[in-house]
Amino acid sequence: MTPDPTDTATATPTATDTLVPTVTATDTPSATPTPLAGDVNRDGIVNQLDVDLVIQAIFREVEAPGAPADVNADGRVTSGDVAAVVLHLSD
Ligand SMILES: [Ca+2]
Ligand SMILES: [Ca+2]
Repeated sequence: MTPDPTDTATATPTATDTLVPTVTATDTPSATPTPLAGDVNRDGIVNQLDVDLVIQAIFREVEAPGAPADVNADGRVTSGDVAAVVLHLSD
């Protein structure tokens, strides 16, 4: 009788590779960037276009208080707002 070579290798691989990816994406872009003073059309620059928009708003008389054309925030769109835009002209 030859001894039966029972391979009793009971090596239980205990791979405890618990790599928990902790990716904390804190990419919170500010949804409401602070508007540029005098930038009536909100394109990032204060130029002649903004002046024109205020002048148009004066003659249309449709701008409500707090409207973009009310640059000096006095509740009305007047020549004072044109002056306010000119004050903030980029160039
Ligand atoms: Ca503008
Ligand atoms: Ca105003």
